[in-house]
Parts: sequence; C-alpha cells; structure tokens
Amino acid sequence: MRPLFSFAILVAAFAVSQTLLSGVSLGAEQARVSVSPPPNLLILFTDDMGYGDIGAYGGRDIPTPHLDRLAAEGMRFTSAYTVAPICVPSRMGLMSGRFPARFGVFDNVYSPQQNQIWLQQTTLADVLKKQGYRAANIGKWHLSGNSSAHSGNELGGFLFKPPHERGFDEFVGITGGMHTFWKGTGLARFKDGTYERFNSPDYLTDFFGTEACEFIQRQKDGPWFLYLAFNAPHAPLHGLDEDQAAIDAKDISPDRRKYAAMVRAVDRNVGRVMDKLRELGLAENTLTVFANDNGGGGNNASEHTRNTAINRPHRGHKFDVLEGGVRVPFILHWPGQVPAGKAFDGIVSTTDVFPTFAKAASALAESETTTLDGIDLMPFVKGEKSGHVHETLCWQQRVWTRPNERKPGPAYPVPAYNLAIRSGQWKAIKLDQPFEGTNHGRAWELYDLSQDPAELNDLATEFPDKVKELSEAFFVWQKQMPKPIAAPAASNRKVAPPKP
Ligand SMILES: [Ca+2]
Repeated sequence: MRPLFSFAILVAAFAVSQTLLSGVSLGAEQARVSVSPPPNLLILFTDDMGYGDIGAYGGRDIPTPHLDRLAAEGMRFTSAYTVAPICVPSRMGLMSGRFPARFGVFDNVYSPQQNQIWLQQTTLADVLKKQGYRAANIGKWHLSGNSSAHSGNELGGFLFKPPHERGFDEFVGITGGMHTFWKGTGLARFKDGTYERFNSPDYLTDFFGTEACEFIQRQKDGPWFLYLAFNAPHAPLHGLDEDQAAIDAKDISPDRRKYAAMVRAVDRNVGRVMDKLRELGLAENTLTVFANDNGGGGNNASEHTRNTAINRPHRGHKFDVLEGGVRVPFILHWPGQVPAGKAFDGIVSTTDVFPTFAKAASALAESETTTLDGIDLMPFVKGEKSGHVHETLCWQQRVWTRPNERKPGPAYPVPAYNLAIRSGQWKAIKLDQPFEGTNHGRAWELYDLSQDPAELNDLATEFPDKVKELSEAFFVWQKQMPKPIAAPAASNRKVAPPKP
C-alpha cells in the first residue's frame, strides 16, 4: 500500500491555499502557450443517477448503448468520487477544482451569505474564457441558490451570480435543484446579452440534447467548452411513455420503469451529442468527461429526491458519505489521447476535471495548479504516472433530517455532520458529529473497500491503529476548512423552503 499521508505536503498546500483564497490567479503576465488546434471540452453531467445503472458500470435493466460506447472508446474510472453527496457542493467542486468545504459549504446553499466565499472563486469557465473559449452551460446550474423561480431579470430566486456572471457566455436551462421534465415547463436563457424566459418546446432531456447539438454546430470552428448538465434522473419521475415502453425488463416496479426511461433519455441525448461531434469531424479534438453529481437517490432518500436508482455494489445513497453517496461513474474520452477500453482503478475526484481541462486547453500554468485540490489526470491516463491520483480524500456532509426527526442533544447534535476519509483501500466513517467536538455515541467505523465495497464489515476493533491514523488525518484536513456558513431561519428566507 502507498504511504497514507504527507503532513508536510498538506501544511504547505494549506499555506498556499490561504494566500490565494480567491482561487486560480489569472495574471496577464502568465505566458500561455497555445496548442493548435486547442481541444474542445465537454462535460456530460447527470443528476442523482445510480452508480450501477449504466451498462458500463454493471447495469442490467436499462439499455445505455451510447454511454457504454463512450466507456468502450475511452477510459472508465472505477474509484472516482464526487466531493459531496448532494447537488450544490458537488457542482462547486466540479466548477472550481476545489473542495466545497473550502467555501464553508457542507450542504446545499439556501442564502446569499452562504455563497460569500464561493462567489470569489475562479470557475473553469472563467479560465477557459480567457483562453478564447466560448463557454455554455446547458441544463442545470444550481449555483445561484436553490430556487428555479424567476424574479424580474434574475436567473433564479436569489440575487446570486448566474452562469453568465461566472464565465459562461451562454446559459439555457434551470437555475435550481428540482424541476419538472415535461414539455412546456418554464426555462431561462441568457445569450448575447439578452435574457428570456420561455416554456420548453420538448421533453426537457431531449431539449437539452437539441440545444447542445445546436451550440456545437454554431461553434464548430471552436474552441468551445460545453457544460451539459442534465437534471435527469433526479426526481420527479417523469419518463416518456415511449421510453418506458422500450424498457424490456419485466420485473421492475412502475417507478423503476419511469426512472429507467429517464436514464434512457439521457443516454439517447449523449448519443446525439457524440454523433454531432463525429458529423462535424470534431470527435478527435474533443475531450469529454462523463460523471454523475452524487450517488443515486435509491428508495431510502427523502421523498422528494427518491428515484429508485441502484448504487450497486455500494451501500447508501445521495446524502450519505457511504460509497453509495459519493462514488460515481466517471468516463474520460479523447480519441488518440485517452486509451480506449481501459479501466483506471486509482482514486480520482471530480475536482480533477478543472485542471485536466484547463491544462488540455493550455489555460493553466503549472504554478497555478497549487491552489487547486484537483489534479491533472492526463499524466495518469497516459501512463506517465501511476497509482492513486489522490492518496486521501475527505468528506464532511451535513446530515439531512426532516423536522422533528431527532431530539437535539449530545447524541444527535443539530446540525450534525457525517465524516468520512478514504485512503488507499481503507475508508473510515463517523456519523452524527457536531462540526467541532465529538459525539462519542458514534464511534469511527472502518472498512476495507478492496474486500468489502458495500461497507458491511466494520473492522474498527481489529485495526485500531488504522482508525487512529485515518481519524487524525481527517481532522488535519477539517482544520483547514472554514466553519459552515449557516443559512438564516426559514422565516427570513426570500423564497420558499428549499428542496435539494
Ligand atoms: Ca444531485
């Protein structure tokens, strides 16, 4: 096993991060060497999809030929992690290349003050735009607050910065977390300095696919950056009749059939986008990543986010720091650059997308990567480096509880946080903790993921030294992070109480 943790490196990284809180420096003095032609960059992102629900990751009852082809032509990562098991902090990590805990965010965001630090961050779109990329976010944003309500000319219910103030030239889609999928649902568009609200002319997932193809067609001379963030298969379970009818499996529940239809629609539109790249001769010069934002909602998540997703072979679901909440499918595709049909088993993070894309675009000098938590994947993909990309990853997630579900007290602090650390084959978890201090009613659990991917066999009593090592490493990481920035009481919010 590789060494666990370098405290010296961690301290050094901390010092750098404190001096560069605003993220990546974009000084004009930075000499940038352009490659010719610069690659187009595509993120295909899904929402609450189950880890085991696409064929390339062991899916059985939902045909996903286009995602499977993406994996067959690219590299499939088997130990990829999101930075948080819920939408907003997950997307913060993707767009910034940094842990959302650095922004004091450990849950979804419900108020402007919770976004204070995040709004100072350089985004991937900022970096690429300065390098001459045309950047579009099509689909779900969910980084301007938690509401899809539109007030005045604002793209969302809060006065947070919308996508076009975070580096994107174009945006069309939904601003909040949860949205209907049917034709006629309300959407927002910003393009060329104009803003409009309109009703979707099509089933939402197909409309986003259409918009993506049209963007690529318009920008075919490149370079472009497209962040295509499907809100499927997040609840509500709105699957087209024809997609439901196309699911051959007989022994699935009516809800699972609707979910399967939503995944099939995502897959169809991934196929349309990849076909468009091939049609325009852009496939060889486009770096694509496919990933899911957090674990599938499964059958146990809160009612409004339950979607029957299957995270097999992992236990847990969205909201959890168990593998079912944080391990995600992750595919990298770049013909001629990324080996085809191979699996990569080392630990990677969705924060790695930022430096991987920025470096591919020659938009990030080596010195600028020190502020990031993410690491460029290409040296690993090309075999120049080996092993885990991240020796250690940590999570701290506010516990999602319904009102009155728990009586506050030492055993159940409110708010409570679930803690987790992965290092090599090991994963340690401690549930229901206050942000600072310890709830001694909950001990650290320890799992050997190489033998027990479902985290069923707690080995903490057998390996106390490993528990000590991992727990100490976790708290070193935690001490780097700002304290949580609390949302105001629900009565003081400008919009209705949010849903994740
Ligand atoms: Ca999500």
